[in-house]
Amino acid sequence: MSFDVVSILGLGYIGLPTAAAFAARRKTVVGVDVNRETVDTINRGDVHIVEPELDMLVRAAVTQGHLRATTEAEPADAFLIAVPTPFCEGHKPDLSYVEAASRAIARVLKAGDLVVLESTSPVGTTEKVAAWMAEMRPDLSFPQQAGEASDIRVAHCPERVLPGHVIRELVENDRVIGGMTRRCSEVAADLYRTFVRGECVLTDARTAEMCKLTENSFRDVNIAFANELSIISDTLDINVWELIRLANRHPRVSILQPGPGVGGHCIAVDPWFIVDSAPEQARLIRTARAVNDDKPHYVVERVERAAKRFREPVIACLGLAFKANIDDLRESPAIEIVSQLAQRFEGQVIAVEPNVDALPPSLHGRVRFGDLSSALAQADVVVILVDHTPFRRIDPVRLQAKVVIDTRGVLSHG
Ligand code: SAJ
Repeated sequence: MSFDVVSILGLGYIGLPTAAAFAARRKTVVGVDVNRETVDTINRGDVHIVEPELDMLVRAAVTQGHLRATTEAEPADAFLIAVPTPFCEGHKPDLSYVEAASRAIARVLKAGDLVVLESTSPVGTTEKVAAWMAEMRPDLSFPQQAGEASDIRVAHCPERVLPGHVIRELVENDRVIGGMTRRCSEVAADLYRTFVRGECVLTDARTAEMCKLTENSFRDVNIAFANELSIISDTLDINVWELIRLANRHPRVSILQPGPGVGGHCIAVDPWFIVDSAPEQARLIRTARAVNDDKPHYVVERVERAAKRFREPVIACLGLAFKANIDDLRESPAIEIVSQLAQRFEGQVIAVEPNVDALPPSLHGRVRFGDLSSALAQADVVVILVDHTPFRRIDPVRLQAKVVIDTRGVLSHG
C-alpha cells in the first residue's frame, strides 16, 4: 500500500509527534485541528506542547514542506484520529470529539482510504467510527457491511508512549493494530511500518481497544496496591519504601511506588472506560480508582495533623507536576493537595516547582510561589509531593528540626 498523503486529526501530544514522525519519513502530512491558534503555531514551525525534540522535528517538517496544518479536513489516503476522549458526568466516556472527527473525515473520504482511531477509547468505539462515517457516505462501502471487500478500511491502533519520551517510544514501541477485518489490520500495519521500528502486532478492533485500557488499568491497580500499602504501613509504623524494596527482592514480586495520588491524562481516566462497560464485573478496577483518588485527601489529613504542633505553621510544598522532572501540572494530585492546604492554612503555604515560571491560575493569589532554598528556610512543615531531581539532592541537614512528609520516598531512596 502506498499512502502518499496522511492526515492526522487532533494535533495534541500524540497527534503532533505522530504527524512529525510521518513527515520525517517524507510523507505529505496534513494536520487538522479545530484550534486556529494551534494550526497557526504549527504552520510557523513552532510547537504548543512541551516534549523533548518535538520542536526540532516539527520545524524541520514544516520548513521542508512535508507538514502543514489546517482547521478543515482535506482528502488524504490515510486518516488518523488522535483527539481527546475525556469522561463527563458520572465517569461516562465522552466520544463527542471522536464523532466530530469521524464526520469531518467522512466528507472527504474516497474508495481505498484507511481510517485509524488512535485515541484511547471504550470497547466498541471503532465500530461506532465506521457507523458514523457509513451514515454520511452511503455511496461507499464499510467493513461492517462489506467485510474484506469494503471500500474503506477502519482500524484501532492505540498510542502507548510515555510523556517525556514520546519521540523515542513512538518509533521503538510495539504497536497493537486491531482492524475491523484482517485486511484492515494489514493495511494499517503497512502504514505504521513507515516509521515504527517495534513490532506491529495484529488483532481485532475490540481487543485492541481493550488492550490499551488494560495497560493503563494494570498500572492503576498496581499503584493502588502500593498506595494502600503506604497507608497500612503508616498505621503500623513501618517504612513503606524499605518494605517495598525488601519485598521486591522476591523474584516474582515487583511492587510499584506509592505517591500522593495518580495524575496525568490517561491512568486516572482509562480504567473508568472499563468500569463503564462492565460495571458489575470491574470491581477491582473500580476500587483501585477509589484508592488512588482518595490518596490526596489522606496526604492533606497527614499534613493537618503534623501542623497542629505549630501555632502559625509555614508549609512548604515541594512539586506541583503530576510526576518527576516534567512541567505538566494538569490533573496533578500535587495541585489538589496544595489547593486544599491553601484553603485550610491561608497565607501559610509556599509552593515550589522548579519546572515552571509561575503558579497555575487555580493557585494564584492563594499560595506563595517560592524557590527551594527560601521555602526550606522558612518552613516548619515540608511536604514532598514530586520526586524532581533537585528535591532528591536536598541536604538532610536542611530538614532537621522540621516535620517532613515525604509522599514519594525521596529521602528513603537517597
Ligand atoms: N505513579 C505512581 N507510582 C508509580 C508510577 C506512577 O504514583 O510507581 C503515578 C505518577 O506519579 C503519575 C501517574 O502515576 O502521577 C501516572 O504516571 P505514569 O508515568 O505511570 O504514566 P503516564 O500517565 O505519564 O503515561 C501512561 C503510560 N502507560 C503505562 O505505562 C501503562 C503510557 O505508556 C501511556 O501511553 C499513557 O499513560 C497514555 O497516554 O495512556
